[in-house]
Amino acid sequence: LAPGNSAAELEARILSGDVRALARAATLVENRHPLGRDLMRLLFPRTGRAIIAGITGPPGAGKSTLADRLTSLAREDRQRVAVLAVDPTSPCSGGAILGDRIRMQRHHADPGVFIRSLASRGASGGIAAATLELALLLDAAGFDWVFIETVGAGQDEIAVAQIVGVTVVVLAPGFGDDIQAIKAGMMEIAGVFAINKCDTAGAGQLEQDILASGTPAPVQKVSALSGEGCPDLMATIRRLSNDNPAKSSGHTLWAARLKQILCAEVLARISNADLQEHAARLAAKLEDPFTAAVSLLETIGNSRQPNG
Ligand SMILES: Nc1nc2c(ncn2[C@@H]2O[C@H](COP(=O)(O)OP(=O)(O)OP(=O)(O)O)[C@@H](O)[C@H]2O)c(=O)[nH]1
Ligand SMILES: [Mg+2]
Repeated sequence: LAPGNSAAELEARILSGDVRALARAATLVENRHPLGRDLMRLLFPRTGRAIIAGITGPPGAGKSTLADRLTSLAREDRQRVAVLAVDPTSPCSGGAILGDRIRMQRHHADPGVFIRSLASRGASGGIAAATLELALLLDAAGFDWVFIETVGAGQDEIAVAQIVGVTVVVLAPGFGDDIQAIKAGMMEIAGVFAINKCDTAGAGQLEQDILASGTPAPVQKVSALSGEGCPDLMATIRRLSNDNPAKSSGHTLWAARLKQILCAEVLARISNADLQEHAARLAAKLEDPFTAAVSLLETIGNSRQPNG
């Protein structure tokens, strides 16, 4: 380890606003490097301040465009913003990453904006755990907003949604029958529905459809492209986040989120290989699930590195 690169040194540099130290720390955390883990131990007491919002929805709905728009709005108030894009390679938009990159260039030289793409690891709980640890790093580093862009409503998205303060479900007109399936998966996790592309035909009908579903979540029409409705959406995210009891009394929601983080961390430490091996032994009746659970937990105790 190079001198001056201890966890304490990194912490000091991050807290002084050193962007390069933050980028390095993010890589350590993302790669689950022991130094990243040590750093997070130091920084953890500073977490709990940022508005951490999930931005999810079907491929092409406009999640990245919206995240970019919300970033610009927050920067107008000199607030610091991080955008984490989980697995941005969706089957429907091959050029999305390039598009995202071009969009992000406008914030490239801005030290108040931190942008990172994360690739899914395929380990159970892995991506959720790594993403959330990164979100907590940015929270501790003093970022006011952390947006986490995820596609769809798979297990990773639900795991992320359980931990973030608010989930924005982005929908857009023109997805045909798919919308039914998408809606079904996203009803439970939606803190607010953003009906995007309201500058195009069909947004009003989509809004009616969502309202007719009886969701308790607010439904707001926006155009990420023109910015219409986006300040209102921002205010809603803030309001929903401030409804968070962690900010006032009880700390119940924050406590629940920390519990989810703990569960994700435990899962991330179980290797898929170990899991498969036990599953095979169960199928062959060489083992019972209760003994297998205990021996899986013992493998956690024996390994220092998650996913190892
Ligand atoms: N007309 C219109 N087009 C939009 C709006 N928002 C986004 N788009 C366009 O929709 C396309 C997809 O936008 P993205 O922001 O990449 O969508 P995404 O949901 O991030 O897509 P994936 O990351 O691939 O899932 C792009 O061509 C955008 O320019 C909007 O408000 N109005
Ligand atoms: Mg995107």
